[in-house]
Amino acid sequence: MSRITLSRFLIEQQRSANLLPAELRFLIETVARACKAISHAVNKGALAGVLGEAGTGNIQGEAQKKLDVIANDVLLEANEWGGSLAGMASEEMDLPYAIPGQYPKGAYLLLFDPLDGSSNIDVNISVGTIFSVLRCPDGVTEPTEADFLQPGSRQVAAGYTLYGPQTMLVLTVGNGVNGFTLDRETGSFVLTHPGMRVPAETREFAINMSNQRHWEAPVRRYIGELLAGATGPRGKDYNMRWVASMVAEVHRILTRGGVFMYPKDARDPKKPGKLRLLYEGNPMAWLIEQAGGAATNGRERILDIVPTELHERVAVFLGSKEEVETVTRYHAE
Ligand code: AHM
Ligand code: MG
Repeated sequence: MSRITLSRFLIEQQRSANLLPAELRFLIETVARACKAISHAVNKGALAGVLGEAGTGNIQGEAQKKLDVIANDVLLEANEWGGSLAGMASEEMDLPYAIPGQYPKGAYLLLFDPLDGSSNIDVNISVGTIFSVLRCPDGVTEPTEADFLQPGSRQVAAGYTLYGPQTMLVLTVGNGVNGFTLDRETGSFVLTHPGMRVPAETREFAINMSNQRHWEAPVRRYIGELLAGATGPRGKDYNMRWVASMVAEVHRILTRGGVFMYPKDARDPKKPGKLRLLYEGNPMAWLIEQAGGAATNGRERILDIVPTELHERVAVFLGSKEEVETVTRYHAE
């Protein structure tokens, strides 16, 4: 059987589903190419001297790793010249990145977390790149922060690249979720996981239990029920996983089901959660919904939230539908 590469898959989507204008196809291919370069740097690790701290901080007050900075630069450089973007925004940059004046501007906005889970880099555990594509508002050629503040339901493409035992790119353009594995010999992403679906039934959850004392009551109640196991109200035993890399957790859920939570907590009462809405919550929520799961902030669908800031935080409950609906219902009661 002939292999379906990402390029062929995107061209076939463009022809059949009419979901993919050529400019958007080019943009996705460019992001994929950048992710190959990031994968290469991540794989080389200490051999290339890329581990450890960069000695700088980002806008969120987090210490940047060398690979955070490298991945951000790779994505900016790969995407600035192609003519499909009006602007970019990143977890690692305070303000939106303007496309340099010598390049043509396009119809889209690209948002990304260049290297999510970067506390895992130095210990050789999976990390990933998360990205989201929005349309730039009509007539805008110099987008400002306000132009990026669109609800996730307006995304036109979203995905992640997981740098794990295999490098995999998982993508949606609103027509289901498809997974591609990087073949290092040919340099191509090959369709290996067509039509990914979140299994409805699960016995697995992911949450950072060390924050338990800071959670709100509905989260305590829900997790308490899961921990009670077969003799508790849920009538079954649950297993727990916590990689501390959202990309790896979402990938596990897209593969074998489960529920992932990063709730609001009392450590910083002003923040609605730890994860960022525009380039973590939204793309992951759309992928999970496109795969038949659900994603809320405990109160409403993540994709319906109208953002007010570029680096806005969001509480996240995503995965198998029944579990997400249960914990969301507990927030309403
Ligand atoms: P980052 O974008 O700074 O890497 O932070 C996001 C990561 C997620 O990948 C992961 O789910 C979470 O932070 C882990 O947090 P914790 O340190 O509480 O385990
Ligand atoms: Mg992140």
